Amino acid sequence: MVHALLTNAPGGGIDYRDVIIEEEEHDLVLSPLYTGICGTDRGIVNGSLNFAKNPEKSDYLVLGHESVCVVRDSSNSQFKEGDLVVPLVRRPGNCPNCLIGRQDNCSDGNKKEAGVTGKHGFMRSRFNEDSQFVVRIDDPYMEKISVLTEPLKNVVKGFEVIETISKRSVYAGADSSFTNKNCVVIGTGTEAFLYGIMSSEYGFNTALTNRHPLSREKMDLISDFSLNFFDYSTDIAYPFKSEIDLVIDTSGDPATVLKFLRLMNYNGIFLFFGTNGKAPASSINGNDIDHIVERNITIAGSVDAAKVHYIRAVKYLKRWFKSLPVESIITGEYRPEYTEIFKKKPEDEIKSVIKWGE
Ligand code: DN4
Ligand code: BGC
Ligand code: ZN
Repeated sequence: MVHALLTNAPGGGIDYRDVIIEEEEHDLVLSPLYTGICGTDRGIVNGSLNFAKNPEKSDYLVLGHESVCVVRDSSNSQFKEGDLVVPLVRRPGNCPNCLIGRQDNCSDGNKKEAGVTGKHGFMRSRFNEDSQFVVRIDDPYMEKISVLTEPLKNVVKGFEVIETISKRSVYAGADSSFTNKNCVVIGTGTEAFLYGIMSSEYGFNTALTNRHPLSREKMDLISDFSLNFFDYSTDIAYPFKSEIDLVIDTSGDPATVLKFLRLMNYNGIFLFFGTNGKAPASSINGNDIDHIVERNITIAGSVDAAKVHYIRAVKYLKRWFKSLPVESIITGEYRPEYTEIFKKKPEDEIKSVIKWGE
């Protein structure tokens, strides 16, 4: 018997209760210490993600794809009780990408995603896990912050996609760096902050944007990370004097995406990342297409990431933990009983986490 946070996908709902789950045997037994809540979890709970799916023959889905866990038991000599690990979200199907460990690029949709599609997630007091699908956290001081490994791994892959696309032409400035290049990240949630920090690490002038002003606390954090912010409802493309070279969208809102697509520079890169099936439609016109074609603008989507990106995410977190206030990205800590947190985003949330155990 385990305590678990359950939904019924794709309809949604949320319940915290005891269940008996029949599991495959694996070499690790894990318990979560912290699990993160993101836009995907809220989308599943409110029934707006129609790709969410219960495991076969189950009438519920255990939520949770962002976690840091402790090893409770191990039959693998490389792991021992008390070790900290972060389990991977996606599990491979049989397509050529899945067969080389790149289920993030699954080419037939037959991968599974813990807590999202066809596989129970990590929001339960105990579960069996296969050690090939975990990455190790070797610094006990990183315990809580490691819950950001999963959202950060998406950003590490996103930038790899951007780097690949940038090879189409000379993308860096004449001094070989990105210091005169402008990046706008649409949104001010967890992924937007992590994308912003990474963009600044790459050397871009970086601004986050939203359709409303932000609280003093969020503005202070933005400046602690050496980022900028503008409210595009009143101040389009401020603080940049020139056009935008890189846009990363975490909103999934078509009208906002189009607004920024129209401000893109020659050889610009537009990364679609946010998803919102309920967002209203917006239409693209002939001039927009001319702009994209005549300027060689690349529009790309990026989802999930591979184990290699999780490993790099742990390294970034370790470094940032020493130099930046990354722990301030975790803005709230809740108990698993408090299921309201899945229904309503707290004002000023960046990342809400659930603390498991005593
Ligand atoms: P989040 O914390 O809910 O962030 C979404 C952000 O977008 C919030 O800051 C929103 O602001 C903002 N936003 C919404 N509408 C607009 C708009 N029209 N203009 C400007 N900003 C807007 O979620 P998250 O950071 O966890 O994830 C971001 C998105 O990426 C979600 O759609 C996730 O489903 C998706 N996601 C994709 C992947 C992947 O592709 C992985 C993880 C997440 P406000 O409304 O709160 O003010 O692998
Ligand atoms: C996760 C990804 C997953 C995606 C599904 C995200 O929240 O970070 O790993 O593939 O949801 O849309
Ligand atoms: Zn997530």
